[in-house]
Amino acid sequence: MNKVLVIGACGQLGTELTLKLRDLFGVDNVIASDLRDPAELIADGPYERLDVMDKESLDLIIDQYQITEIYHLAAILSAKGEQAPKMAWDLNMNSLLNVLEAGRKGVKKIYWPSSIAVFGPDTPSNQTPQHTVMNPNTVYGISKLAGERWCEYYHQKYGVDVRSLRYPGLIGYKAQPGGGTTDYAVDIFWKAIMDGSYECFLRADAKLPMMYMDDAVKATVELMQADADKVTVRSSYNVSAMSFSPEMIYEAICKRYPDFKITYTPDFRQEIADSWPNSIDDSQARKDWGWQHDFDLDQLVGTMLDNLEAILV
Ligand code: NAD
Ligand code: AKB
Repeated sequence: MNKVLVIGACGQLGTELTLKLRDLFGVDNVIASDLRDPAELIADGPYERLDVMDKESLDLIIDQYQITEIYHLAAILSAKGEQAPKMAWDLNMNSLLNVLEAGRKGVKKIYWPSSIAVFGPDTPSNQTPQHTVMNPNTVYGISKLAGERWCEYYHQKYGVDVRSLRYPGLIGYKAQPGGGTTDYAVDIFWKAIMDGSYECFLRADAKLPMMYMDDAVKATVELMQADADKVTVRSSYNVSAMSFSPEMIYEAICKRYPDFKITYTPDFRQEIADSWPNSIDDSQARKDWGWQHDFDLDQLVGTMLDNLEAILV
């Protein structure tokens, strides 16, 4: 029986992944953990307050629950990372090393997410390949690229079964995003319903790879359940679903909210967006373990509006 520990479980991804893992493995077999109080949606199952930087406490929880699988999601994202570079590096790197060490000592499987932020201004920006020039220029991207190298190292040197995806911007309605450059694509829905107008911090034409949360959770579970011999990439897999700009998502929302207004006031996050790809080639993931996305832009917009209207209106 799997005993799963989710670290960073109260975040945007962690909330939804914890719910899915509890469906799969049973509520009592998925221990959620985070620095903060449990998020309401995951409060009905086992929960530990954990600072993943505290290796002793992490090891105690692993022993106490006989953990076999860890999903390590805690991180400082791109925009917040530029405001506190040293802190972002410390958290993003040292927490991963604590978790990889737990893998070396016996935790059977580890999941750790990377990001399209591993790419930089020298990377080919259309259909960015799995293996290409990287050179990220944000501290978040640098930490994710270094993390990918550590994952591959621990797999090759110590046989740790660590798996990873390079997520694009993730969009969901169950939790608020936490300091990323792609967060506008979540905020815009709340503003369309609540205020009727939105001031966007990226340019109208800033096209970025994006994914609906259900697809991100599906990709994560499928990668973790794939036979080990199918997982040929031990740094991190490109995964992709759609690409759009602020103008494109605005127009899709206007189909239901024709009076919705948008203005553009690009800030420091535009420079980050400029350094990331427009679109991603994820053929390796599709070939190795059968990745297929379900949601395109119109389905994403319809689902986000339906669910947020049910909560907010
Ligand atoms: P988030 O900021 O919403 O959640 C991160 C969680 O980690 C928060 O609940 C926070 O309280 C917790 N945390 C922070 N420091 C901690 C610590 N020291 N110990 C324990 N918990 C701590 O982030 P997210 O959007 O859910 O992202 C999860 C992971 O997915 C991150 O590694 C991120 O880099 C990656 N990712 C996310 C996106 C996206 O669009 N959301 C895209 C690419 C990659
Ligand atoms: C961010 O914008 O920082 C994240 C990411 C793409 O990693 N959403």
